[in-house]
Amino acid sequence: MSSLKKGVEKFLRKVSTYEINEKNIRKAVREFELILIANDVSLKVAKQISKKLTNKMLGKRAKRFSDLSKMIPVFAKEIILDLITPKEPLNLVEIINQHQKSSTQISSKDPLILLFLGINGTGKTTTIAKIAYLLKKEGFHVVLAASDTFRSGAQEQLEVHANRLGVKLIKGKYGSDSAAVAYDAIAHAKAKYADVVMIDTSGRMAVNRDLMEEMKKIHRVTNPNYTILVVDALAGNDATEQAKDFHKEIPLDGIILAKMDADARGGALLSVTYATDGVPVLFIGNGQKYTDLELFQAEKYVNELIKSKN
Ligand SMILES: Nc1nc2c(ncn2[C@@H]2O[C@H](COP(=O)(O)OP(=O)(O)O)[C@@H](O)[C@H]2O)c(=O)[nH]1
Ligand SMILES: [Mg+2]
Repeated sequence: MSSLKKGVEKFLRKVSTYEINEKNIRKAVREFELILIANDVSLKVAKQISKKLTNKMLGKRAKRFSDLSKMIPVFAKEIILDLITPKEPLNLVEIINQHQKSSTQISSKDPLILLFLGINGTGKTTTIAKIAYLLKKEGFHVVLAASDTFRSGAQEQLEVHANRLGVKLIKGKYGSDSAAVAYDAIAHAKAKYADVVMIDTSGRMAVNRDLMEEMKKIHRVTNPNYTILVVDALAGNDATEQAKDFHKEIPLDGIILAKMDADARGGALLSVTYATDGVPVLFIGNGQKYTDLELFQAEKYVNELIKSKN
């Protein structure tokens, strides 16, 4: 369980002993805000949540509650759900399903191109392997592009996955043009009527000019249907900054939050959507196995985060 969830649970137990009055409401909201901040929710987002929560708790609808521990979950859920519900939801599996259906009608249908971005070590390659596993199971013909020609071992890492999963991989030489590798993979996929091409890219230790220029070039050359950023949930506020920085340079269609299992505090998810003005979180990575990929559902996430008492 994330420490955010634990914090919320403990907090709700505590406030059940508070009498309902304005002083206690303000005190409870302040405590709630601190729990959010301590668990990687950015200051801006935490402040916004607490402001809205105060207004609701001092408002008319609050009168029907007898207990703060019943009132807070109802209002907090509404506010957080509103915050993390994407502007336009995106279900990748459904999209590819539709794409395949239309593919059978038009034999020359182009493959769906998915471009994965992110700084070094966030979990791009692992996530691509997980999605390839998922899509292969659904019956899709998947091609992978090893466009990380930068980090040593990156080609082999993806190759191990491709062999294990039984999907085609187009490789490049280290130091060669990453966009050219992606281009070759797309050409191959078109020739073989593949359904999906997933392009793995290299990262850097941080977001920097070199990385952005290389990614912009890949983006331009491949013209992907969906550009997906992989961020590391353990990176906390940095994950939020990365999402913001990438989105500014290359418009993102989706975000995947990897390593939610690995002791992540859990709050980055709230800030990432806010920082990108509603880019949807598609999946959550919660382990190193192929099956450790969960379709993100905002409502389910909020209900698990804030358990209401009846
Ligand atoms: N616990 C955990 N580890 C992950 C997850 N996703 C990736 N990793 C690990 O994070 C490390 C870096 O992943 P990798 O895919 O190589 O990152 P890349 O540099 O972005 O391609 C590897 O050791 C992965 O096994 C996840 O969801 N949970
Ligand atoms: Mg990689």
